[in-house]
Amino acid sequence: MYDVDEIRREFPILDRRIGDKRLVYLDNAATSQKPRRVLDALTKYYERHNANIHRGVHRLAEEATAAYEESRAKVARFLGAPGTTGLVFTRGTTESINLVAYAWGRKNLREGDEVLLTEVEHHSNLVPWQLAAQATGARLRFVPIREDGTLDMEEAGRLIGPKTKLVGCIHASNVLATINPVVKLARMAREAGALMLVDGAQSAPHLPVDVEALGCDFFACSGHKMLGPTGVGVLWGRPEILEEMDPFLGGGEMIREVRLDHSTYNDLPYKFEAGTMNIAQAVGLGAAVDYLGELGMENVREHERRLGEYAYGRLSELEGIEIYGPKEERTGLVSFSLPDVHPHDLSQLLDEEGIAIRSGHHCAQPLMRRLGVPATARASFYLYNVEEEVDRLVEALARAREFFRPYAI
Ligand code: C6P
Repeated sequence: MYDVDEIRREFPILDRRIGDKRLVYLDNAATSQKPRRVLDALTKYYERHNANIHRGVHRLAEEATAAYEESRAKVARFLGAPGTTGLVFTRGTTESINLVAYAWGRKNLREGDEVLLTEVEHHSNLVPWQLAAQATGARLRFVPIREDGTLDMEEAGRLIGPKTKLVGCIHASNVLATINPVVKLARMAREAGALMLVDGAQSAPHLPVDVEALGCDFFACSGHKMLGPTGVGVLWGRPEILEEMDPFLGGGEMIREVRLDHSTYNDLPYKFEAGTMNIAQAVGLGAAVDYLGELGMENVREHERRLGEYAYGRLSELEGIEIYGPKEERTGLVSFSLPDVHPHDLSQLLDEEGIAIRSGHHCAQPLMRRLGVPATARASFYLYNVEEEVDRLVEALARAREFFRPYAI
């Protein structure tokens, strides 16, 4: 059974007070909080096993290597990857996508080729492709969104063609809460002979993910958004594609043999893990996916779906509020604007009540332009949030609305 009170007890930070108010943490799309078992895994690793991996033959080195590789296997299973060969540890989604844009993009894109993205991409699935396009002469094209924030799939069908070499799309939007039809996009990409990259930063923490079922070629996500530590994330790629790619970073451990004038490279996934990795963080991520697995991602999804629906309904009660994105098929976050209140002022006022939300462009400036706003406020929920926290948010927003009313132009 999904017992949210019991779950909350696992997260020491949820007991924090901000001034005399109990913390209400609603900035989970930026980063999630960490359960005790992840904190314990980090401490245990440093207290008992700390050593560099894949290098030493002493006891600690062997234990650290085993813990790191065990984590890789856990994360691979969590994402439905068929094995660990294609599971590369990175610093997070941003680094994972940069890896693909450099190591695959620079080698395979040519003038006349097209990379198809969407209007809702986070900067980390846009800027790396801009750089790759500048370096290769390839062209970027974009699937537009409809008024409700969903992708215009008819237009996607028109845009995908023989020139398309890669389709890249966020699985779930960090602004609109949309869940994009990535299975369909992956099929369309495959039929056109293109590869499919899924930015899973906002899906892996919240939805059951199976990279095989998605039919994608690359999947990227960040550990810190899914209960894990900062500094670790994942790129899963089809091994046969990763094999053909050039290395991303050069240095220790990614090599097989080094001569003064050239080198040969290590097997997958080590070819893409140059230098000393974030070992403890990867071990912490293993503990995080263990916990998510125990809770069951179907249950996490259902809890957040219900809470998101409740939040959407309660927020809609506020006079003049604009909520972005579709009404149905959402993840558990809500972006909104209140008339006459700048989102930054709003989040500052909420902070005084102990409520943490995010305001800004959410690293999606082209989407903000498409929505016609410079910024939005965003409350993002996770597996430990409860309806009372939504109520506190709504009450605080109503007070903020009254506070700013005299200043309305
Ligand atoms: N979005 C947010 O508050 P990193 O920083 O590499 O862990 O994740 C980047 C990233 C990529 N794709 C999507 C869809 C994302 O939402 C994010 C991170 C945070 O919305 C910080 S801007």
